[in-house]
Amino acid sequence: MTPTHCPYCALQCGMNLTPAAGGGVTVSERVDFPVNRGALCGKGRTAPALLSPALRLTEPLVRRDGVLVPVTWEEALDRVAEGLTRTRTEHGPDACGVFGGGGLTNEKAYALGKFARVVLGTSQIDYNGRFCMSSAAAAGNKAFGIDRGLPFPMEDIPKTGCVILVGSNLAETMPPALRYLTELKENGGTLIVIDPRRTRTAEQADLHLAPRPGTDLALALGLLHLVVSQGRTDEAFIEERTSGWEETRAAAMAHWPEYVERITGVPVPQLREAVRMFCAPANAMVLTARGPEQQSKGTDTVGAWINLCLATGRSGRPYSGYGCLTGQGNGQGGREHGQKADQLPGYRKLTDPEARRHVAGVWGVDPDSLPGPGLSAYELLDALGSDIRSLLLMGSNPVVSAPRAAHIQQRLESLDFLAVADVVLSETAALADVVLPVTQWAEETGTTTNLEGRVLLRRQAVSPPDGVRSDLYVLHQLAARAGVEKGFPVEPEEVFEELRRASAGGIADYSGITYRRLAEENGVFWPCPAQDDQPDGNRSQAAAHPGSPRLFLDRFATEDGRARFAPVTYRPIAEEPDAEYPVLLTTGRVVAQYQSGAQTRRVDELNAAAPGPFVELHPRLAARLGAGEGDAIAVVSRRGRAVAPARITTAIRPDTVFMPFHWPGEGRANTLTNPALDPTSRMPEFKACAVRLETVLP
Ligand SMILES: Nc1nc2c(c(=O)[nH]1)N[C@H]1C(S)=C(S)[C@@H](COP(=O)(O)OP(=O)(O)OC[C@H]3O[C@@H](n4cnc5c(=O)[nH]c(N)nc54)[C@H](O)[C@@H]3O)O[C@H]1N2
Ligand SMILES: Nc1nc2c(c(=O)[nH]1)N[C@H]1C(S)=C(S)[C@@H](COP(=O)(O)OP(=O)(O)OC[C@H]3O[C@@H](n4cnc5c(=O)[nH]c(N)nc54)[C@H](O)[C@@H]3O)O[C@H]1N2
Ligand code: SF4
Ligand SMILES: [Mo]
Repeated sequence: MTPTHCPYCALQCGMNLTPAAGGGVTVSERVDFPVNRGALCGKGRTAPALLSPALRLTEPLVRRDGVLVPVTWEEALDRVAEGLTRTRTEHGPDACGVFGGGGLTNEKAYALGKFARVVLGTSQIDYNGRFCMSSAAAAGNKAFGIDRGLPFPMEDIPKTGCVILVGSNLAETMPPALRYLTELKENGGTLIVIDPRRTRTAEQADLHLAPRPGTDLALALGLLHLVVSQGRTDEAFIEERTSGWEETRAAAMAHWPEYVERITGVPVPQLREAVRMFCAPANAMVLTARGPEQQSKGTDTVGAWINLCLATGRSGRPYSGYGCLTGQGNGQGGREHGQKADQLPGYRKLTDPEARRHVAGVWGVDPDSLPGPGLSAYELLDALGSDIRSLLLMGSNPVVSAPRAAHIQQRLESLDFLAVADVVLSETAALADVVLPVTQWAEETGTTTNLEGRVLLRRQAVSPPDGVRSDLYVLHQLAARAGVEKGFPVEPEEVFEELRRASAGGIADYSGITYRRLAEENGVFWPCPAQDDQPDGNRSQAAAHPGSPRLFLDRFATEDGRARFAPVTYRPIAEEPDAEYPVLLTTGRVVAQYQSGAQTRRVDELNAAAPGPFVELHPRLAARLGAGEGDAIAVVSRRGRAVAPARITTAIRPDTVFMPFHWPGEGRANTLTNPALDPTSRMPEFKACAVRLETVLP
């Protein structure tokens, strides 16, 4: 039996795997891991299904006369090396693009970033995390000088007095975590949920506010206005621990409750009740997820929620603070070690000369040879076929998950060369010139960093099928074909040892963490610098750094140790409804499918629970349209048209429809979404765009 972690979301639930008789593994409860204490959702429980050779790729494929045919690994890798080299020779290194994913282990993310910069010499690398928590990351960096999703362990949540959960449908997106909210209420704490839909999570709330999508910034400013006018600020905390209050206070005072009600649709008495609940107990938390973050003003919006915590002194002390619920399995670690356009390992900045010197030293290259920052994810995908001629993609399925997906699909089709490494033949892999079948989760060892900033060891439990190789092997082989024989080891632990050195002294310092420590402890929270006298970070030796479960208790990670207020003001979404497109579309998830669905749409049990796309709408909107339950509805935006059956419910605002984004084809939600980007984080506006609805004749 091997203790390990789930392949899917950022909760990284612990589970035990036992090799099964006919191949694959069986999953059993692992109660010693504190985050989920044995509980798993249906996705985690059924994850072994995908180990079956029947459901996944088992041999490399190369496109010949338009069709993908099986070839040897040698031939497939030669083709990838040729494709990338040709582009580099004909168009220069920046014409080669690399796209990664927040599901990749730390080792893979690190190796991919190094491969782009050292082997390809390209600046054009980014990843799907840009579509995920990048707005919260940007706001966290601005306010606190560090971006770690949660600055405290999940176990602190039930110990606070009030939680405002903004745009998170935890009950469906991290089901075992619902327990923390239940315990909060059992302990006498209160829960406020902010979501345009009365979700399964909102049903748990003491107070549910249902704002118009895209208006969270006004809502947060309105609450701050009330905090100030009711004299509920914590002046001592503001004075001792923060900077920039006066400007922020002035900005908030311009957002009157009645003005905020008009923008958000949330009645003033509910705003007052929220402030009362948040300020009554001594401690409180604000947790955000994709609802307020996936907006073209996501960074300012998260900044406004952080302002509320700072102004009331609910930050930088135990059982209080702001946190972001990161999404993907390694959403946290995947954004720390260099697959992001502007970043070097250890959360270092690519534009910082000292950071370049340090990392170039570890890599054994000249700092001047490292390229500068490249394009963000959507901009990179949008440049395919023009400035970027070849793409190596690992760990994402943008044909389904990118905004304005029909356009992005065309961009992918217009490339000179596309190589995709994946476990399954995703919709994006199906467009590739070369498909490389890689190992997954239970078939390989690696580390992930969960939503708490806890670094975990995900252990191998079974051997992969013949014909499948690891992502690290792919990068090793491609580097060798480009004449780089060293520096791309295939063994994950060797990569991790180098990552430790590369991250040493950086913001996300992993240098005191070893595989041995991770095996002995239930994960280690970063930052965890190596102690000088204990460079191997061996926990059994007394001087080892214990890791950092709780941040900011003494000081924030800014230069002066103070948290910075964000002087933000409200602005509308990029595409407001009008006469032609009068309805708002928002998008998100259902419990039984994961992301683009590339993995979970192959699992029978999950398909039975969530067989296909749908359009959730209010009975009043349905009546106006003349649509009944299950009728096909066309949702039309300026980007395109999608069709899916109606699901009629009073749980959604009458001015808004909701579609999950897990499916390709006719019901693909991202055919409709607006790629308007946040100016700081470059996050697309997945959570709000204007559409019109039409009935479809059967
Ligand atoms: N089952 C399942 N679980 C998952 C995933 C999955 O695909 N499937 N993906 C994982 C990943 S990568 C992520 S990022 C997380 C995401 O986890 P969540 O953020 O919980 O997921 P979403 O459904 O995208 O969005 C949450 C809620 O935001 C609401 N919302 C929409 N617009 C707005 C708005 O303008 N303001 C506010 N306040 N709320 C709004 C939606 O109605 C929705 O209920 O889930 C992780 N877990
Ligand atoms: N409309 C709308 N669109 C959204 C969102 C939304 O809320 N609304 N949410 C956005 C968010 S938060 C996210 S995170 C993105 C996610 O969207 P995607 O980036 O498409 O995420 P996945 O579907 O998880 O794709 C991961 C792919 O990598 C493969 N894979 C898994 N593990 C490995 C591995 O170890 N190596 C390799 N090489 N491949 C692997 C999987 O089989 C799958 O094909 O979608 C974004 N798109
Ligand atoms: S909640 Fe997330 S980590 Fe836990 S079993 Fe489900 S998908 Fe896996
Ligand atoms: Mo995500």
